This record gives sequence, structure tokens and C-alpha cells, in this order.
Amino acid sequence: MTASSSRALRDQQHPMIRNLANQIEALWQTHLDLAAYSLPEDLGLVEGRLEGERLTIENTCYQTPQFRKLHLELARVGQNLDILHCVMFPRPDYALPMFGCDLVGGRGQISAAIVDLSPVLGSLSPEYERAIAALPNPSFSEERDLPPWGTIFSPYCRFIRPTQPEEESAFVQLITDYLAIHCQQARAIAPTAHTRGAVLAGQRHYCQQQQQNDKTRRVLEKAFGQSWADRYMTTVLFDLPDYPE
Ligand code: BLA
Repeated sequence: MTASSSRALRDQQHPMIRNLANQIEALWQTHLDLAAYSLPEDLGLVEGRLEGERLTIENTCYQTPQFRKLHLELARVGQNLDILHCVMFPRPDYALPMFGCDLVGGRGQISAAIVDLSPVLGSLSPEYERAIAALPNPSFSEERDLPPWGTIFSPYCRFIRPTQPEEESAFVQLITDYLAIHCQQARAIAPTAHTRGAVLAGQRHYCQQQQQNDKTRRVLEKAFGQSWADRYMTTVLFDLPDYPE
């Protein structure tokens, strides 16, 4: 495994992934007050091998006043599998939902595109509900079913397989609409210690469910082995802060 600060990966990835990565970063820069975030032991750029193919992971992280960690990950396995993963972890004094999205594709076709604003306190606030309800509600020809661990997702979660470039663009638009709402809400609410324990418990449950995604785990295990995959899933992808209960 090697580490460096190269950011060449996205230029080789599926255009939907490249476009979304650029738009997520642009929205973060526009709406949030970004500061540096250090990953454990420099997991910024990671390389391994999966069934003889090279697996490259490129991580970009920030923190802001409202968010403990903004995480954008791009990964590529050989020529066959392109991945974008993004999760925003609010600080426990901010009663905000979890923004998450994942694009998974290969050989020119995205097979999974998912986005959600997932509540950690039971349900989304009326402000979120209103803002999401005001968005256009595009339809897609192939809706996918959520896996059993997907009980964490809100009623507004969208999970599709895009079938044409128009659907890819419409889904990128939907993701950026959700993200823009989230950034606006994050700036509008005041921090409070009252819900800190409940927010942390909700975030812990979210991470525990996401850690049950066997499809993610399998890709990482085959390239890096079981213990590395477990450490990566629990410390980089879905980690929890060390706050007292
Ligand atoms: C699915 N995630 C997948 C799949 C793979 C990965 C290979 C199967 C694709 C398919 O069914 O078409 C792999 N995803 C990865 C890897 C990483 C990754 C290796 O992010 C990171 C290195 N996953 C998330 C987030 C969400 C998410 C934030 O990381 C949602 C907010 C969802 N991914 C998600 C879901 C599936 C998936 C729901 C489908 C799982 C299933 O059908 O069983």
C-alpha cells in the first residue's frame, strides 16, 4: 500500500462519478466553512490488489463548524469497478441528519445510485420535510429495493439503476439538491447540548447498519484482507467519535 497526494483518479472514472465528485466539492466550498481533517495514518490515497487488479482509493476529508467529518471517497478496481462514496457526519451538538450517497458502476454502466438524508432522531425535521417536498420528484425507469440493513434510510431515500445519460444527470441533480438543502439547514440551526446523547446514539446506529453492507466489505476484503477491511469500514467509512456517553 502506498500513500501520496495524487488526485488523478477521478479523471479516469465514469463521467457520472466525476461530475458528482466535482459538484459535491463545489457545493461544500460554496456553502460551508471548510478546514483540514486528518485521516488515520494517512489513508488519503490507498492502493491494493483485488483478483489481480489494482484497487485505488482516493479520500478527501474536511471538517466545518457543523460537521465533524465530510468524507468524499473515490475508488477504482482495475478497469471494472468505479465507486463514489460520500457521507457527512454532523458534530453531536448539531441535530442534523446524515447525508449519504453512493455510486457504484463498471464497464461504462452505473449499477447502483443511492442518496438519502437519514434521520438520527427518528424522523426528519419539518424544515427538511418542507425543503425536500418542494423539490421536483423525478421518476426513473429502474428503482432498486433496499437491502435489509437499509432501515436507517428516510422515506426520501432514492435508490436506482440509471438506464440512460439523462437519468444519470437527473440523479446527480437530485443528489446536489439534497446536498444543498443539507448545507442550508446546517447553517441555519444553532448547536445544542440537549440532544447530544441521542444524536450520538443515532449516528452509532447508522454506522452499525452501514457496516453490515456485505457488498462493500467483500470488495475491501478481497483487496486488502479481512482485518484491514474491518478497520477501514469502522475507522474511515463509518467511524464514530470518541465522545463520552
Ligand atoms: C451497493 N456498494 C454496493 C455495491 C458495491 C459497493 C460493490 C454493489 C453494487 C450493486 O449492487 O449494484 C461497494 N461502496 C462500495 C465500496 C465502497 C462504497 C467498496 O462506498 C467504499 C470503498 N453505501 C455507502 C453509503 C450508502 C451506501 C454512504 O457507502 C448510502 C447512503 C449504500 N451501497 C449502498 C446500498 C447498496 C450499495 C444500499 C446496495 C446493497 C445491496 O443491494 O445489498
